[in-house]
Amino acid sequence: MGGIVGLGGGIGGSRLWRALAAVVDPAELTLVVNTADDMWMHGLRICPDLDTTLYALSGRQDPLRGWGVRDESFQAMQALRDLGEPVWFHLGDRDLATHLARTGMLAGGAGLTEITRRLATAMGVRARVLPMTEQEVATRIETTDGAELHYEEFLVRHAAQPTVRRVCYQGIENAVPTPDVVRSIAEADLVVLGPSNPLASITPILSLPGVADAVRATSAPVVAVTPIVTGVPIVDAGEHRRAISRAALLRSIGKPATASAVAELYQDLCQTYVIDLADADEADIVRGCGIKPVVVSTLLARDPGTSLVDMLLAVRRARPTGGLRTMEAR
Ligand code: FO1
Repeated sequence: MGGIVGLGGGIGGSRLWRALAAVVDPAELTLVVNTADDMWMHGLRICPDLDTTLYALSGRQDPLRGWGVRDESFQAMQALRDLGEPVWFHLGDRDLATHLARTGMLAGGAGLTEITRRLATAMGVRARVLPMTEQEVATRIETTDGAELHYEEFLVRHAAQPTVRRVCYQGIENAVPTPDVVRSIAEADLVVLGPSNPLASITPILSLPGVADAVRATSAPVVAVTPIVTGVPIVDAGEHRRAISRAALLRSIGKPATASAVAELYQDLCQTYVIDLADADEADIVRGCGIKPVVVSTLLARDPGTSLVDMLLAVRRARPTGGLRTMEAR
């Protein structure tokens, strides 16, 4: 089977998958997407990271926000406010069609993998977009003032401001990865841990039984791309909020918000770790984790990512065909 398998969340990961899909045949791409941001809202099943990935790969993604659909309107949200409904998570009118379609298919008995396949087909997405599990999992944030928030409520309603005591993954103990997820990792010829929130997007996927083992056991090279670039000031308000969230969650496990701190989290999973040119000084720390650092431009919001994509494809090509995996890079 082969192919490139990406593990990731929403906005950061989706920009890399879109850049990859512009170079390789999208049919060679399988994306394992975090579903721990998912939630029920206004009676609809909302899957932010799946939708962000589908919108990015189908050219529907709003380029500035990074989430939701371009050329969007929010009439329904205003009408809901007029009805006295609490509205803090802005579902655009076109975005709502996705949630309505998914909720209807769920009510009809379809599973999330099949529903996502139908949505991808309808949007002309040829890459495989896989929810990490069929079971409901929710990243919950316990704050130091005793609140317990859904991740989206923490990030969006509270702008990632509360101090985080603990991150937990509600339902993860009863969740299993879908067979497609485990099989795609085992049969891949390149696995990429995307530039997504390590604790809110990557950890939920790796916490499903058997996924981390599959990543360690695959004969494919495993490359992780830093989700953090310290050396470049963030100008976009949404990106700034997501950076605050990444830092708050890392702080809750005693880690600084640096590229190399995330490399330490992934050190028994990947052989190569990509950091941005602006953080080249952290290469030695990454090497100290037993991981090979690669320094390229990783800021996909402002450049097409050709050097990053070229580097990933070079790792894929260099893969020893069959045979034992080269261990010296560890
Ligand atoms: N992010 C926001 O900052 N504000 C929003 O109102 C918002 C709405 C929204 C609706 C649908 C969707 O798929 C994503 C949405 N996001 C919004 C982004 C969301 O918080 C992120 O995509 C991730 O879930 C965080 O990684």
